[in-house]
Amino acid sequence: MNKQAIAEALRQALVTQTPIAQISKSEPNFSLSDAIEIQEIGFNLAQTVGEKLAGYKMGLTSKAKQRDVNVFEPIHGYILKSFEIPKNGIIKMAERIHPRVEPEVAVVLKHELRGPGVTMRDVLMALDGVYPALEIVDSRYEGFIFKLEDVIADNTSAAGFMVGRVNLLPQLNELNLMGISVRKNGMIMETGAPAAVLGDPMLSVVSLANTLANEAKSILPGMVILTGGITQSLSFKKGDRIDVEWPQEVLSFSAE
Ligand code: OOG
Ligand code: MG
Repeated sequence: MNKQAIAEALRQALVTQTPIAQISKSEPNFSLSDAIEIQEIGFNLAQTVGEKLAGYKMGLTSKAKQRDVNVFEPIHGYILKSFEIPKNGIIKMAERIHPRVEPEVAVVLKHELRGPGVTMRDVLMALDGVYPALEIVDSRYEGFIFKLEDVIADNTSAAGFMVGRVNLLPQLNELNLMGISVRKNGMIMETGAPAAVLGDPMLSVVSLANTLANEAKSILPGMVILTGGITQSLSFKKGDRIDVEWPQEVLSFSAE
């Protein structure tokens, strides 16, 4: 298989908002290591056109998300600086394919975490901030349908993110059972709590640090880490307003 060409097609799909067919449909021997390589080539392509790394994301870390897309293993990908939702809170649908929003916990570290062997204690000691966040996923595949290898190659559908201002670190003991809801045009569509993410979203950071070690990478201080969707994701269209409500803060955007 031509991994370079596939990475270019996925990048093109993102830039032109035109979805492509699943790779696994035409490449029967498409393996996990091919998928990881394609994700890596895609990131390098993004960097050549000036994109900058903001951090990493974990995905498919909750049952709700796994059932949502019918893929049952956690995955990770790159978050680019250009994915950050502008301060005016407006998402332009003309720049998207078929976006969905999901509530997440974001983490920022003060010390580098380099696996293997990173433990929960290491993560807790490295924490600088824990924030309410949301992610926009926008699969580059037709119909938002993919297999594990497809979604890894597609940088885990990463397309946007917003991180709140309120640092929840002083309330870390209560984080797991904080009630959050996602509203579309005022109506509650999803509710959940961070415990849905591997029982504790900090375990998602443990897993990320140890997985990155396989690629000789680490989590650096200041990077944004998205720990994975708490609820299933919610699609939206032009004219919709989304509010992700935490007890401490509401994160909102409008789609135009
Ligand atoms: C795959 C990415 C999953 C999460 O938080 O679970 C993800 C997708 O749903 O398109 O970002
Ligand atoms: Mg996500």
